Amino acid sequence: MFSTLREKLSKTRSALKQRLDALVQSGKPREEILDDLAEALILADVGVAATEKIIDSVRARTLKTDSFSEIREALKADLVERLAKAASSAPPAVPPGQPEVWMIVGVNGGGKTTTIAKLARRFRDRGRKVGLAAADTFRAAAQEQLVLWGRRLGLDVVTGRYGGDPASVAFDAVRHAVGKGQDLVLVDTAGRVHTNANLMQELEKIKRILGREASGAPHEILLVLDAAIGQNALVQAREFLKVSGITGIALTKLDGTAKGGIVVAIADELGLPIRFIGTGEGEDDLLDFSPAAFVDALFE
Ligand SMILES: Nc1nc2c(ncn2[C@@H]2O[C@H](COP(=O)(O)OP(=O)(O)O)[C@@H](O)[C@H]2O)c(=O)[nH]1
Ligand SMILES: [Mg+2]
Repeated sequence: MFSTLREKLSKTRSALKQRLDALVQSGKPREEILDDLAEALILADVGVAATEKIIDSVRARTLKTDSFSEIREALKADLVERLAKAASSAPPAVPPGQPEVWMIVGVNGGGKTTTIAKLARRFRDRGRKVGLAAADTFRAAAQEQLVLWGRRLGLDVVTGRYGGDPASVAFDAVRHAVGKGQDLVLVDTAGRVHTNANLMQELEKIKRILGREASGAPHEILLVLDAAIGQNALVQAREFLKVSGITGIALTKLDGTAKGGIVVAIADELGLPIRFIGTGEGEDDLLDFSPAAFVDALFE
């Protein structure tokens, strides 16, 4: 798994590595090393605010040395601690006899439907009885996409009329789950313009309906963010945080981007656990987020 993550993060890693390798033999004094590190972090989309905090912390940890390798180790330690603050927390307990319900939200194209397929596959393989709700009724193709995944994974998909009320699809899906003894329902949602107030109202309505049908539902509201858009992911996240009760982040498309530092910016700014990372388009390209594994994969 470690080598997979390493491979998947290769773009971000090699961009960082180039800059760090240049520093190894440079014999530069500490302040210059710190300046160069700050630049490397910003180029990897860690963002200015988080980079400043990180560099201050590394400076404080390495007051007495100009050794690049000591500074580099201090940087790694800081990053692991910073990411660990945002690492996965335990999901809430679900009362017995009713389905656990997850709602997946985020901008169109970010990877919601694909992430649902990956989660469904993972939990199905662990013996859970998973149902899918195609509550993105806004785009015709969006429901079809989930139906195709359901067919491939052998899972029921509850759909609705194109342009219909997404909350009623969510309602039907929970009823269906109870009838079929499903213990996990993953609800896909629309994500058209993230500045659209209607979308946020629609998501609140889905939440309300889910809560009425299953106690404590939605038990997880996962915000899907696309790492490949770098700092814009933070802008999107701030919009979606207007929806109350988001419990965690799934960060997709970490493969093929040199902007992997966005993980650090998100962890630092949003104060939400990064629960999963997406590393490809396939149904098994989903990893639990581990701060130490992530930092190792970037720096080793
Ligand atoms: N490379 C890569 N592509 C992804 C990942 N997750 C999703 N995608 C692709 O991103 C595109 C949009 O994904 P989709 O799930 O339809 O996004 P949605 O509009 O939020 O439901 C699709 O082409 C997916 O295959 C990922 O982790 N890595
Ligand atoms: Mg979709």
